[in-house]
Amino acid sequence: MIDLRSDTVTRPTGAMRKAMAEAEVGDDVFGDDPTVNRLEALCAEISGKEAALFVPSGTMANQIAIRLHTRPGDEVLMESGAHPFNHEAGGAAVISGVQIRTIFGARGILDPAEVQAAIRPPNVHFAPPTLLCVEDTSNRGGGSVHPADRLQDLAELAHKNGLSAHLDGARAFNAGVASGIPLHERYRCYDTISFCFSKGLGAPVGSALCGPRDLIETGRRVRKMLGGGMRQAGILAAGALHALTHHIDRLDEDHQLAKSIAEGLLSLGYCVETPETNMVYVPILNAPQAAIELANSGVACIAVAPDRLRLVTHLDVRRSDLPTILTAFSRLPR
Ligand code: TLP
Repeated sequence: MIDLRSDTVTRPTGAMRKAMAEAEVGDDVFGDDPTVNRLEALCAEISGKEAALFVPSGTMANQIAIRLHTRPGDEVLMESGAHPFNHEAGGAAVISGVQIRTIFGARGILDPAEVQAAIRPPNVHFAPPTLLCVEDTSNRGGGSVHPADRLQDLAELAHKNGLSAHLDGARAFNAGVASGIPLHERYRCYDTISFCFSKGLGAPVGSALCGPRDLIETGRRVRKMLGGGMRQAGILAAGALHALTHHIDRLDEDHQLAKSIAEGLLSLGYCVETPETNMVYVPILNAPQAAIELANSGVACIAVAPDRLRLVTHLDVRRSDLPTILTAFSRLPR
């Protein structure tokens, strides 16, 4: 099966497994795990922030960030396709007691004027807006990459209005490679940034939340509260370190393959946009049925809407899989 459901499906390579097996470990809840400490220091450096926290998932990174930047009763602004609004099981309401206000952005990219219009002024009737979340790349926006000046404008707008700015960078390295701009520059204006090792980078588990030292230290307590304090987590951190060392530059291969898939689908008559990173969204009638038929032809993907499929390229998909993928689509009834 060629598995295009997500870039989360990758399995650790032999070299990554070896690095994990050989990791030096300690009890990370005591702060004793040298491999986790090394990973957190590297993440802080990569993000250009003072400190970083290793967490089990992108969801936990976002939820800790929301908790750190808000108080119960606050309002959090984000694009309507954003992950915490759509795919985090209502966690922001449960963990932080906040309400989420969504704003539509073309291709998942917010327009500062629309954000400004959505920021409620101080008024006894209103939930005070205290946080803006931005997602780069935007998953439901098609893996779109924010222009660097847009990232900056959005964060500055948040700050000007007294809001904090959090960047959900589950696929920040895809954005970094596609734009050629390193993360510490792209996300300089953001108070916190999260990124995932378990997506395109190909590690089995883990994400990082990066930001100011005092905030990240408080985040360490929130992580514990959520049950995310891990013990000999160096085994997992070693996978992440291996990914950061060996799997960033190769993301361009995933982006090129996604482009080739899109071009192939275009030539079959599908109306697809050219992907900027590793996701191809395919408008199609009866997407759930199409996904079943594609799976019967050896290609797994997800129907993200009744009329839309998502194909995601990653470390475990090869260019030599392209003909099988296109043949599977050519067999679908049109
Ligand atoms: N996204 C997953 C699903 O949950 C939809 C996927 O297959 O794309 N932020 C963004 C932008 C994400 O796309 C995801 C995962 C997360 C956060 C959460 O990461 P995990 O799965 O590690 O909790």
